[in-house]
Amino acid sequence: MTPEDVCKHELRALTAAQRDDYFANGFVSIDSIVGDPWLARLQELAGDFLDQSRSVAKSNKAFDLGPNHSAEHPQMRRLRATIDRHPDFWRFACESVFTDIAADLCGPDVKFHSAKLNYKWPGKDEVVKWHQDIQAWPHTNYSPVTLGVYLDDVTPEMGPLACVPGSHEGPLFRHTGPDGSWTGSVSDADMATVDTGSAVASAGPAGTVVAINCQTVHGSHQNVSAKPRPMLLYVYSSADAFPWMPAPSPTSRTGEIVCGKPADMPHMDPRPCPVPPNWDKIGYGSIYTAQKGEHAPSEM
Ligand SMILES: O=C(O)CCC(=O)C(=O)O
Repeated sequence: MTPEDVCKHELRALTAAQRDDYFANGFVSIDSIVGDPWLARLQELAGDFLDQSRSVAKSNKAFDLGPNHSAEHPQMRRLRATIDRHPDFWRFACESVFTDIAADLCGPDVKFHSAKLNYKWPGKDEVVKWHQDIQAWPHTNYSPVTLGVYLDDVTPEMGPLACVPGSHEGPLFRHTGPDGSWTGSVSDADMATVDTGSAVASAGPAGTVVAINCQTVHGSHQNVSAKPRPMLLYVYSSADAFPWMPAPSPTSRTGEIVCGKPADMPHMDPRPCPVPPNWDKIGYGSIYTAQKGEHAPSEM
């Protein structure tokens, strides 16, 4: 579905100005839009899984663990496929304000793609380099949107999500190195052509949602505060967007319609997207492993 068609539909959660901002800039941040009781439940779940990670020594299908992880000081970088870890994570995907925001940005017929919980820990190891999302999971059009909700208050020191305004209308860069292997980030040479000086870092109170279009250049700096930054991220698309390569982090619900009805015809956007590796063949760890050149865990 095109932005013009999406904007013909009535809004459920956002204001018209917020939706216009999203389509003009490629992202929008809405303070405190996820309130209790969902926020409290998500905080509780995040805490439970962080606790469970204490008994896990190596990254696996569920947990991506940082280099300094230990039972005493758990450093879960990511809980993968959250919706397969607890039913309430799935209920949040299809019965919450997240679903309504997705419909405001993708149109009334919404497809679920993937879900993860990221923790950005204090220290210099946790930079997420500039990247665009769609190159990892190309679709027949560019409606996919990532919705991230901060589970705690996020200050500028904590490495909030930062997006380059208007970059969703620029080139789709390759995310591969000189040998063709996947790097999960835009090269320095390509980034020299992007106005990172205009990037907007979206800090905000707990419950703030940052919506990022799949073409927008984004990343996050290190967390120089003393506290971790937990953020739950879900990807949705218009129902008429179909992935044309295997998903890097599939879930048991990937491709399910969470709102409205399935499409009987794809919307094919003619703008080409570079082809990613076949994740079914080579496996996918996470953006952290890709950007650091680490291998995907063997159990995946
Ligand atoms: O957690 C972050 O700061 C960035 C996350 C992100 O962009 C991603 O996982 O694709």
